[in-house]
Amino acid sequence: MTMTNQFLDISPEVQSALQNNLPVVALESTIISHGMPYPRNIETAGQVEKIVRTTGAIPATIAILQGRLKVGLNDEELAYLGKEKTIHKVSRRDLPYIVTKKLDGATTVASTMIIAHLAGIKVFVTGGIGGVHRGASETFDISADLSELAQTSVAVVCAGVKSILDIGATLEYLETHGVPVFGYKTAEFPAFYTRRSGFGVDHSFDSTEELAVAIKTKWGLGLKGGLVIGNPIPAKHEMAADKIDNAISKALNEAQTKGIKGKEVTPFLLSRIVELTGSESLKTNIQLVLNNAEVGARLAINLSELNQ
Ligand code: PSU
Ligand code: MN
Repeated sequence: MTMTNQFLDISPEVQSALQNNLPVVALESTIISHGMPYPRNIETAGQVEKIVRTTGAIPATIAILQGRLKVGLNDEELAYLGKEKTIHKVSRRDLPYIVTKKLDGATTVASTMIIAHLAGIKVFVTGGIGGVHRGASETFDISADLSELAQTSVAVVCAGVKSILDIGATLEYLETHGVPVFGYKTAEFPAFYTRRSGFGVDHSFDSTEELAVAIKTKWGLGLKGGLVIGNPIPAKHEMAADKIDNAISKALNEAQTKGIKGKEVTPFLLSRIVELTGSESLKTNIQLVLNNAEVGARLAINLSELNQ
């Protein structure tokens, strides 16, 4: 089923997939414009789409171009988002301004969920979600991704959250707001660059078929809102915990010294970590996104089969 909205442009391929109940996977664009350096960002965006396709689903990368909410981008549009320096980072609160002014924007997890939901897409694949920042009791820095998960009905496949964030507080927030946090083949919520965070998930699933049933059940119960599916990075690609922790504490210190605030915090930390680890973290980041793409595509397939 597809929905229409006066601000929404769904590509013909995605539109026809949705009309025919074929599996579609939403993908975000902040990871392209603000989460990874050029040109690996564009390369990765292309690879992710390819994996979704070879697994049997249709990729729908989401962004805002000249104020239009775009669902399903072509290669030129992906390259533009990766290269152009003036792309705005757009979360929930930025949408009205960017659309009104007909600007170009890369969508975060929050705004990608909003647009995916408008289009009728149920599964969304990303790298890591935003969360409660360390020191949030002082700064109040809590990503709008979390309140979006509380209210918008999209299942988000990710490799957990980075320890730039307070992982425990992030999970507490999700619990308070009734967001299920499921592990795919893990009893521990993953920490992005590493498989383990020391924090458990609500429930672990060993198959995407079972996961799909649980997701459908949540919405069948009339419970609105999203779900987080934590899919750990494959062991052979995970980073050494001490190495990444070192880079993260350095980056956090720098952010504080420089007085980085608001929406700049996350992009600043991400790019400093890549610089500080000599791009080992970037390689890891790419591998986990590719891994999520495969799992998310299978999940979308299973969900569409349940809805036959
Ligand atoms: N975490 C990552 N990579 C990313 C992001 C987060 O590992 O690219 C991006 C996502 O788009 C996420 C956004 O939705 O950062 C969160 O930003 P903020 O913390 O300002 O809400
Ligand atoms: Mn923030």
